[in-house]
Amino acid sequence: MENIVYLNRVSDPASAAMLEKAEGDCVETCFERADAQKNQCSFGKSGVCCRICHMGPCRITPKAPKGICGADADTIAARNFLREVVGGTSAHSDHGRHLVLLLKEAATGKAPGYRIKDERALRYAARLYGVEEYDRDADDVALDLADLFLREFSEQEGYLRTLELAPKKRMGVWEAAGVKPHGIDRVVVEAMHRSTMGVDHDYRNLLKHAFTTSLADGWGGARIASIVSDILFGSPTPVASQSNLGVLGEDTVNILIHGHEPALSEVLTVAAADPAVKEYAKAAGASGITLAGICCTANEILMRHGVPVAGNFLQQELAIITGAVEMMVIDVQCCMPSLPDVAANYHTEIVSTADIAKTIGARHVRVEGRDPVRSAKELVKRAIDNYKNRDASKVNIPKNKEPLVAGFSVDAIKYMLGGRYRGSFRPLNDAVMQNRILGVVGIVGCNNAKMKADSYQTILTQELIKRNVLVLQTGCAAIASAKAGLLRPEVALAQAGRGLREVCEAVGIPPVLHMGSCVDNSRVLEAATEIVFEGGLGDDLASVPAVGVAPEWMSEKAIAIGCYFVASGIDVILGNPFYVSGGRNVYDYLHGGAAEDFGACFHLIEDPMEAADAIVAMLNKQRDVLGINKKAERKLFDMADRRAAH
Ligand code: SF4
Ligand code: MSK
Repeated sequence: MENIVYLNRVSDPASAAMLEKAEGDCVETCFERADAQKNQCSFGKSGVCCRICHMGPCRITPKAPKGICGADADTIAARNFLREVVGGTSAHSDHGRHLVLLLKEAATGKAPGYRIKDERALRYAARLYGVEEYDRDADDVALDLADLFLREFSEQEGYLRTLELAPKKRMGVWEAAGVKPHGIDRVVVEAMHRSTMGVDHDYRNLLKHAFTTSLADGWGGARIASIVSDILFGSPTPVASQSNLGVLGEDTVNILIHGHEPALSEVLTVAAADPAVKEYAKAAGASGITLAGICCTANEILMRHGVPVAGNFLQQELAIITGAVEMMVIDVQCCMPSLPDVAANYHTEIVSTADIAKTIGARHVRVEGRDPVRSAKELVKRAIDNYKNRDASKVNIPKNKEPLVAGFSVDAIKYMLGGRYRGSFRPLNDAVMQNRILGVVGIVGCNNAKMKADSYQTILTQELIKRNVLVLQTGCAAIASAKAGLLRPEVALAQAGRGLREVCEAVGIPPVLHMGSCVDNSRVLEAATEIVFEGGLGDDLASVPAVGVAPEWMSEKAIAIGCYFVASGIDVILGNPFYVSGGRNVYDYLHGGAAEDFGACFHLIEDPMEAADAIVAMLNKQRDVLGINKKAERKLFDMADRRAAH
């Protein structure tokens, strides 16, 4: 029977079934808590509550249009917005910093268990940054690169080197707008200083720094995180797997990895595949071990190892409610503090692993030191020991699971389009120029308990491929598509418009490309940059027919991502609003004025079909400017085209 009531809150039947089970088991979830929070504070939602100093909190109303210090609605909204961008930038960048430190340790032999897995990616990155690599030992190159990356955090006077990976014209835009970031740490500290009581009061100056800070994320910390992940763990290549709660095994030990940083999930993947550990599971009466992911850790190990995805953000509690999870291992970001409370109703053990991210009720274990694989094996064995505590009467694993193909790093796309020896975006650019593909859209971000989970992103994805738009996805949006079957190439191809389908079939890529975790949104910028460098679609990111969408976003990280897309010249559609509406000038700048500085701005569109129409109009406008909006040639790809494409 369909769980009609629950299907108002979530899109997939597996989640609906678990919501029903939660009710039966008397387990509270984020959906109930969202109801309990229903009348959320209107001052908070419009961004005009200030508690930056202890004369406040001050709230702006028609009768009290200024805070005690005299700050008006625009100052307060802009300060709050800047601090949200700081939160998002810090999350991605600290993630990146941990990986750089790990790269340095791996290069100097101080991190046994980790090594440089992708020397090609290392040498490519070294050349990008001007680090001598020819005829040098990989560890020496890695050490120099790691030191260079650490300077990206600490640089006080110069600007970020990573900015230089952008097209020249875009760098000129940043120069003119005065938003080129110094080192990441400096930019973040300065943002906190400027937004404290009695410092920066001009909303325009504050917003300018919000964009500067976001660039330190997308063209700094996040980009570095993706580069170093590829070096340490391998550049993703297309891989088949499965998604949704049905990936959990009825008679296997189920271990979920949840969070963001790939260092931990990599060693757990190795530990769970160890023959002795597998034997240990059999001796405990299980048929094996199922390792699966939640949120962006899921995306990291899916992209590199094909490890199945149990679910996205709003499914983290629902996965435990199956009653079949022996252990959930969490690291950083997007892990709800409610997890131990939910787990207390079952036998699931929650294990936190990052010293910067502890949760009351979780067991804290550090998987590092001299032998991380050994401690990961101990953790897996602990989960196996917990298998006997599974209560069969509480188990209900939904059957739903969808096959998928993921793993589309920029390198992989290039290879698929042009082959390893002359990998190139040429066939894609040509298809856009010939109007077989209208343009490219990045659909990114989370899901949000205030919206019907995954609905907006799924409707929009289907609508866009139908209208010949190539869709790039990351994060929980990509998992939503996986659950909806849209990462099955044959399913997506059947729904794609004719032009898009012909191109995808000819070059062998699906119409919806899963590019990684939320930190990997920098890969979307990298792809757009490759399109510019390939030629024929203008000389700046702003001229490429491309749009970004954050349909169901909830995290500060999404705000930082949105800002670095806009600062990069790519319009961004938001499916739910920023908390800035109380500062009219702030709202107007973000949703209009920014276009004068960057050639792009935000657009709030809360309906997916309206968003699809708006996106098509935006892409057509960009196509008009490029002079490529001729009618599509109705020529089918023949064998000569296929050969030319490869
Ligand atoms: Fe109120 Fe100004 Fe203090 Fe904010 S900084 S709490 S507006 S007095
Ligand atoms: S996990 S930031 S809910 S995408 Fe990256 Fe998903 Fe958003 Fe977290």
